[in-house]
Amino acid sequence: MSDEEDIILSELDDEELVAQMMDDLYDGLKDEIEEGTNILLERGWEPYDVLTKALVAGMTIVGHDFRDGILFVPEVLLAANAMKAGMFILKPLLAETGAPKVGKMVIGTVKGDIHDIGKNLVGMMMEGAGFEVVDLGINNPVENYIDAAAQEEADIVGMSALLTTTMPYMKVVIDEMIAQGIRDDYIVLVGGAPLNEEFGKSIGADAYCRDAAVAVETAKEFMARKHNQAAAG
Ligand code: B1M
Repeated sequence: MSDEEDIILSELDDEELVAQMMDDLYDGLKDEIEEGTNILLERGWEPYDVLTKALVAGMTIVGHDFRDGILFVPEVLLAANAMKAGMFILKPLLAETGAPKVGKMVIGTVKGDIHDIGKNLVGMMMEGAGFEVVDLGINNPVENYIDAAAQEEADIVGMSALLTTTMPYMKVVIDEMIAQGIRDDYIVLVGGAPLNEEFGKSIGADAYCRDAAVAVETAKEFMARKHNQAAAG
């Protein structure tokens, strides 16, 4: 029997448990991540803290080793799968605020890009903050954003990209919105690890959002402005 099999998660203190969950995420152990998530919640942890301090922090380590060639796609997929299992438990809790709907967002990962964890997290946090969220999934061509935004009468178009090779596609979407004369009908928010503020400005987005919490704050700010303008006009 290996040492790992001897570990009983519920017997660890919070700090040890979080460290163990990071190891388990690294090893793609879905059941253990589910168990650890539930234990932290039972101990009174806020869902957002479980998400950021255990799951997102664990995925950051995975990302470093993926970058450095220590982990490869199959292992990272397992880690992603384990992370999603934890997020699945947290989703209803993060969305449970009962706040009145403050706006509607369509969000998707851009064409050529299949990373969806960050985008899903943004969607969850936005729902938790009272936004209605329409998730377009991954690998979205420009027409998906434009059609969905019109059909859903969205306030916000959100785009996610995790690759330096796919982030320029965000400009393709915004340029097409400009060409169709609909750019100013929507608040355009962009995010993803390789982006920054300067990039957001350079492509004509309304704002770059560093993480899901910033996305929520930014969306709220822009919605408040939109309502004020409507009231004034
Ligand atoms: Co990929 N991958 N990956 N990958 N992957 C990265 C992004 C990479 C940085 C890893 C590395 O080298 N360190 C690197 C990109 C390098 C670059 O372009 N500069 C990379 C690469 C190279 C690749 C492949 C090309 C590998 C290959 O095949 N050789 C390939 C590409 C496939 C494709 O898309 N066409 C690939 C594949 C994969 C997997 C399929 C194995 C898997 C994805 C599984 C999935 O998503 N379902 C995967 C993963 C998991 C990662 C890392 C390890 C983790 C990404 C993640 O989920 N982070 C990643 C390394 C890293 O980013 N550290 C990496 C956790 C998530 C919560 O954070 O997504 O940043 P993040 O989202 C944050 C913010 O960015 C922001 O809020 C989120 C929450 O706080 N945000 C938004 C994100 N979207 C937003 C949208 C908004 C607002 C905020 O709209 C308003």
